[in-house]
Amino acid sequence: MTRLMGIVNVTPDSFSDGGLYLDADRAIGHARELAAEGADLLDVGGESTRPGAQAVSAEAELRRVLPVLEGLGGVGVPVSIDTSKAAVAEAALEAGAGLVNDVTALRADPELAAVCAARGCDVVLMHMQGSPRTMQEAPAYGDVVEDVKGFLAERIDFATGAGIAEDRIWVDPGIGFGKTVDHNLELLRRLGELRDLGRLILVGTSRKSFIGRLTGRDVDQRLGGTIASNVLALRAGADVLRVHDVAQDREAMRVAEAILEQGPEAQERRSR
Ligand code: HH2
Repeated sequence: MTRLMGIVNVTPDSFSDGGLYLDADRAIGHARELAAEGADLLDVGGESTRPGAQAVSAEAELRRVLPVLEGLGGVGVPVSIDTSKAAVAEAALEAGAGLVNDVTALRADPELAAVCAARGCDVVLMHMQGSPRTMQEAPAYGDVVEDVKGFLAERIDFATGAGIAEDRIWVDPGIGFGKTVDHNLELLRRLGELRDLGRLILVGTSRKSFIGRLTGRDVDQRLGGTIASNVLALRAGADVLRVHDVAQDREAMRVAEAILEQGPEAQERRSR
């Protein structure tokens, strides 16, 4: 079954829910609600990566996320830390997180790979062209799927070279990170090609701006578009979907999976 990763943004400036859960108790309450709605794991982040976002210090990030991670004891699902910083990852893993979700694929902090290797945690390697401050200025690729795939293969080599076990590595095409609408659509249409990498595939389309560009909808009205992209990502072979609206995405996934149940995709998915 496709797993859902519920998004817990403890930030003032995330693109869709910035400031809503900056208070630790509210973030913990929101995270527990997402778990009750059927999230299979929770992704806690203290730094926005939206286009143009400003970087924050490790201290500030830790002040946001640590109380939340500490308050999630007994939540019953694995917790991931969305960070690019070794100091944040180390403290988060100590506080009970089991997965590091790094949108820079271990490129931003030279210490992060060693922390993940020593801890034996799972690691998400995501593709991004450029940096959050500049990535939407002029994204350009030869063949976007081949380029993303080549990048991810190189980052898998880097991670395993740093001592991270290969079966701990997940990959993510980085929808919206240095990509035009057409790049995002092509990556989603040809997502299955990333299966050649042999790793779990995570995809995050939830409420992203390409959906707004296609539907004309504001960020809080993009659930219909999000569900369409998630159903097709599921069919193309995504293993984990990163979402804000767990209850509704869970319902959609249940129906999509029931339809696909008898087909060849289901047999292939069961054998993974
Ligand atoms: N997208 C966002 C943040 N982290 N991590 C992975 N692995 N894949 C993604 O697609 C991804 C991610 C952006 O979404 P959000 O967390 O809602 O916003 P912000 O970065 O503004 O906090």
